[in-house]
Amino acid sequence: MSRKIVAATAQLGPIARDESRTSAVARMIALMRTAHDRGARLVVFPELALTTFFPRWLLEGHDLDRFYETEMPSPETLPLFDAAREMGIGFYLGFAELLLDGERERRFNTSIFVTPEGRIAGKYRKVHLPGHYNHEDWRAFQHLEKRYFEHGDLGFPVFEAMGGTMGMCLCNDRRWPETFRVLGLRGAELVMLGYNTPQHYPQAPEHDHLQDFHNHLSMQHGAYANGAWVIGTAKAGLEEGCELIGGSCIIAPTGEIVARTQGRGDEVAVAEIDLDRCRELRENVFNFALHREPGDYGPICEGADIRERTRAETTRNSHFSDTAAPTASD
Ligand code: CDT
Repeated sequence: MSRKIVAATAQLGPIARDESRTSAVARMIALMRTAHDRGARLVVFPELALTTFFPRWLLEGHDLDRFYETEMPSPETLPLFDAAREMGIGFYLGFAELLLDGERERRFNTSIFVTPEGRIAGKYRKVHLPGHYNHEDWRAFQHLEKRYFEHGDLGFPVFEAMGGTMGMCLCNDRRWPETFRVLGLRGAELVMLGYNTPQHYPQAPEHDHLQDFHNHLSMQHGAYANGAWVIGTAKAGLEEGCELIGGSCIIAPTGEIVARTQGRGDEVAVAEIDLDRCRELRENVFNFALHREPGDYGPICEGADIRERTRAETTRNSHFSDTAAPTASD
């Protein structure tokens, strides 16, 4: 049986701070129709695709809460699910998730995969949260993901959908080879991810001109070293004064970009992905069973204690409070 899927990256241009979800969803449905007209059965949308990238501001109360989803689908997002089912399209969607766990509020930077039949087949909560906890005056814009989201509690799961083994991650995760390797070890044949990446990197502005390069470098390496297809989708363009890179693309297991967007607005790029091509790598240079040497990789899994301690301290000191937090950024 053929395991070829025509797939699309569905890049969004900027979403304004006061733009409604209804408007964002309408834009996404239009992109989905374009993809469908080009034969696509699978569409990947960006990280936090329903709203502006709100971690760029210090917010509280309703001003913050309004950017989170408390149900999925909701009345505002249901039209996207309905349109996808009607077109027979499976899709990846990133959004901010707010849930009640007993009395406790929990907030995650989340993605889901919805099958062409409308079933949520996979869920992921972002593990690598970049940025900082407290407002930092010196920055041109904030990046408060560490304040607004908990560390994802699902690890890097894979799931079966559309005849293949799928994995997901979100934005900063793509820079970490461990993300792709864990998904690769679990057999992922397609890794889908969305991103919001500013052109300007405040800690090292001398790297600003390298943002597009580092974006593709990370994803192409993740694809190649794990023999997996990768689809990466940007929210791009000048969003509320912050320029976000584009470069949404579909990458073959060889590491080659086979389709990409040209601009920084709403745009679709389409390619046929043959999941059987993963074997070209996985049965040869990256045959894990034959060639990996995990006995020599010890340090990769050391340091969890330090990480837990740091996280506990920073959470206690600063989460949704004005008290001092560590000054370390990123
Ligand atoms: N959304 C997200 O994770 N963005 C980061 C920005 C750089 S770190 C402040 C990224 O890795 O692209």
